[in-house]
Amino acid sequence: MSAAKIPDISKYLTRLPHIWCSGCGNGIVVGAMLRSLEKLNLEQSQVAVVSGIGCSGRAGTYLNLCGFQPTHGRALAFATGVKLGNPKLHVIVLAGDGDTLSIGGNHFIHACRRNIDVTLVLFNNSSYGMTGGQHAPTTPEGYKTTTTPYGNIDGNFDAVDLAKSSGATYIARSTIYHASQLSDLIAKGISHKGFSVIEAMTICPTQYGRMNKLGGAVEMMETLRKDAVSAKKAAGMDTDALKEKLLTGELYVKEGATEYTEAVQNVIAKAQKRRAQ
Ligand SMILES: Cc1ncc(C[n+]2csc(CCOP(=O)(O)OP(=O)(O)O)c2C)c(N)n1
Repeated sequence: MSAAKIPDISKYLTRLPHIWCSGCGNGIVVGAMLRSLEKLNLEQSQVAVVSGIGCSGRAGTYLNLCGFQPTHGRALAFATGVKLGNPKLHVIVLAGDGDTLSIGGNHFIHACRRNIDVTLVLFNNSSYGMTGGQHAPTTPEGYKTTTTPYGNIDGNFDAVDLAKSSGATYIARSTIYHASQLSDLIAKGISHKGFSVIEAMTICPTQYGRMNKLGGAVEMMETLRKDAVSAKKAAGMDTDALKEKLLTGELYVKEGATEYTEAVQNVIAKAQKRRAQ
């Protein structure tokens, strides 16, 4: 039996080497995203990438794709403008949990609410990596970061729940251990008409892992493997067994909801008709 062909993503990569620390999971997320483009047979000219500010936000700067890196927290607002300006483009946002859920939290809930046809790949490393490992809205209670040396006292957001309650219509989660699944989910998110959120659980062994004694990259990936349970498998498990688990796979899909770019086009058509009268 011949091995499955691994898509060649070299044409997308420019300006290497990157700045990520050894053991960082960001490269795996980027690889998964690029393989999703290959799976969908998308030409480079059909895609625009908007990235956040942070270690994960650097991703866009290494790609041979049209890209923009606006100010911290504004990636989704900027992506909304790009999509409205050229609705034919597949607009992909690559941004961290801090960028998306902290300073950009407002833009996140409104992008979900509008159901604009943009795909967000949310890099969740449970912290602010680039600025020194501070706590983020995703840092679990009790965990240590440089700003919570005695343990985090804030509750953490579940990005999936937040996306669902705010109106996103495709929501999925995977991890850097499950790179192939992650790539498939990103491809499905891109194909979905409406706002898609793919939460990519990644690792920061340099800051977050060290402060919480979670081991090196291999141990942290092993923890992701152990913690993950597919949504299908979870359906047959009781609540107690799922307590410390991380649900993965497609977690919410709603088809047929009004998509924002189309809604704007309809308003433009109505206004033009009125003017012509
Ligand atoms: C307006 C503004 N505030 C703060 C910063 C400093 N800053 C840069 S990156 C960052 C946090 C990044 O965290 P996250 O989005 O989770 O990305 P990561 O580095 O973990 O991938 C912060 C606070 C900034 N660049 N601009």
